[in-house]
Amino acid sequence: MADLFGAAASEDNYDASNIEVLEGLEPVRHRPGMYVGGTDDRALHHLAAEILDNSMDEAVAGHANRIDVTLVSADTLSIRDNGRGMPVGQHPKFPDKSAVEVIMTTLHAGGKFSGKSYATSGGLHGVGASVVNALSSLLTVEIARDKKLYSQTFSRGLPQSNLTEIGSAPNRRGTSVSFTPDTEIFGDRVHFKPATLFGMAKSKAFLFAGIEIRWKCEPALLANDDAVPTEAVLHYPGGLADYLNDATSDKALMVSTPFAELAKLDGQKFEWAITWLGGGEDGFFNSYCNTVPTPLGGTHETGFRQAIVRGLRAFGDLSGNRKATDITADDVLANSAAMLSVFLRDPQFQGQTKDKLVSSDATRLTEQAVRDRFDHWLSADAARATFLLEAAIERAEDRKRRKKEKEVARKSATRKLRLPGKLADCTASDTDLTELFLVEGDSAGGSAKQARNRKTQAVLPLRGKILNVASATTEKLGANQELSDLALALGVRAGKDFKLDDLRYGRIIIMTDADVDGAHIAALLMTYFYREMPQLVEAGRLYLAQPPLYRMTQGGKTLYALDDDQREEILISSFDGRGKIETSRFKGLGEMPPAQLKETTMNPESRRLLRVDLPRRDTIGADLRRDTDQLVNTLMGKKAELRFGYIRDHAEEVLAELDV
Ligand code: 1YM
Repeated sequence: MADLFGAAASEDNYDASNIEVLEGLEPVRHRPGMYVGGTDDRALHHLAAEILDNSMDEAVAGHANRIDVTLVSADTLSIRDNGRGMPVGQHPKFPDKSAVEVIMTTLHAGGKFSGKSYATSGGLHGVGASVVNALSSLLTVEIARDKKLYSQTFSRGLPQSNLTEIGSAPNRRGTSVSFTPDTEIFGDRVHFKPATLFGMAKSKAFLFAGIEIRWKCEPALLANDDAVPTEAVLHYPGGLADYLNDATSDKALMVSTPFAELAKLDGQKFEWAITWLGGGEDGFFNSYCNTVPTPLGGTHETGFRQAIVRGLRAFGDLSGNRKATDITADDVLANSAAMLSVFLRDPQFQGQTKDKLVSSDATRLTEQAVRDRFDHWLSADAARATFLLEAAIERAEDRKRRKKEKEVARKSATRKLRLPGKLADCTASDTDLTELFLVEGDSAGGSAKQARNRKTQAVLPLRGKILNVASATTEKLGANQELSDLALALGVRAGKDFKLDDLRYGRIIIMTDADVDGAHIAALLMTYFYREMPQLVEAGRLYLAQPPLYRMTQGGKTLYALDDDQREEILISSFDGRGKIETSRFKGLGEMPPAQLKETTMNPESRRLLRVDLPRRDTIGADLRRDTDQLVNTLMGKKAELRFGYIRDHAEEVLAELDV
């Protein structure tokens, strides 16, 4: 059986006392969105992924090689593995509770408090199980361990019995979890989609050649679903290469065999498969860490891209092709179909959603693993390598030509343009790259100017509160210096003369302090854009920056929190019990050192932005947009009594949302 993390896998006897009890499950039922990203179809399948990930962790750690995924009925899923079985011992702090019960009823009861534990797929072993339990009307866990069979049942996170020995299990070990999502949480959206589950099981099997997944589905659920079998054994010794062949079987390819390999480095595993599509088709890049998908990529993807582009450039160098130095990773990878799967000992993901890998060594390790082998692959078939290189050079030349054309067009436009004095403009002109930060006050403006990337990021400081567009007269609007500077900087005119093509920046980012005044200024600016330049908002070009309110450090580790909730969350789940945690509260952006402002709020690699979404008037029907108009009027308009009425009618919801 494969065992990637030898050291961790030897910790066979998980002692019940290592599981620390932190809090009950009420927060999960209270705010499911925070734990599973919503209460929709995606969130429902997220529950399945959490349980499957626990079984995969056990497999990746070398303790299991078989997982059964069975869709028992439309709303009941059962997942079983042949691993060690969850620990069943008594918990010392709760003499009447077993470790299983603590794992299933406690948030963050992963192995991480033990100090000896290892983090695997999503980060912490078993953390998701309690969340799934909290959101299920019925959940049964069965454990075969030490030749005995145990069972315990829960409803909405509450145990319906103690852990009970229900028989013997002389020849097997493992854990089985069967659960039914709660209609109180998900409404009538509790029906699993066989195709989604089957796809999930299949991709796990592709990602980890050491696992066999047996899929079963109640035939009645498959009436219109011929792509999904009622039973299947999923086992792909060929790994990602198998997957890629499968995914590109109906496509024209530029190369006859993919570049697919597996490498071990520093006791960690790197596997990839990449091919190039012909006929102008767009490619894809799917990446994973410890079998968890990373749709936003991250450090492993960066390392892979670097290896490929540097490898191809070096090949060009050797074969005397001077133009090879100009190619970028995008030029080489635009039409590639690629899969990258890394297994890391202690992966670091960004945020709660785990969509992006941020482990810093991953770039270097992945590049190192891929580069040598890519050089070999290229030199093994020089004709093939030249073909790929020439295609990339062609794309680079196209790219440069388009850029030049755009620049010429913009230069002729900017020559006539007068820019406001306070604007610190960026040097690039390509709106695919550029952003304008609207900042509250000169002091924050100063920090932002130092923190920005001069090439792509412009900064316009605004003087405190701008005019409230929703309650001002047209004359007042026209005479307002602040707003006319804003329009000038954007390169557009407000109101009916607005032209989206004139907009000088790709993104407009409102960056105000993380306090009530900041929120007010952001609301005033959004109102301005909504009223005067709705096309800009509809095009998805308006964003809100997310500056942190707190900075927390323990030892060498620094994390930032956007608000009090997130601070709590981080205190509980991201620091260990050792050493003092220092927390500081930022009073405003102006007080934040530029390096921190850059890291937390401005650098596209590490920041988070919220996009302001506004469906186009012609796509949603007049009624819905009238509702939006009315709401903006109520909240921002002249009539205070409308606002008062709104607060009176909606205070309950808001308080519930704020957890007061
Ligand atoms: C169908 C879902 O949860 N399998 C599973 C979970 C655990 C273990 C084995 C396990 C882990 C460890 C030691 C360890 C969990 N353990 C924990 C906790 N399948 C499924 N299989 N012994 C058994 O991590 O050291 C949580 S889940 F908390 F003990 F770490």
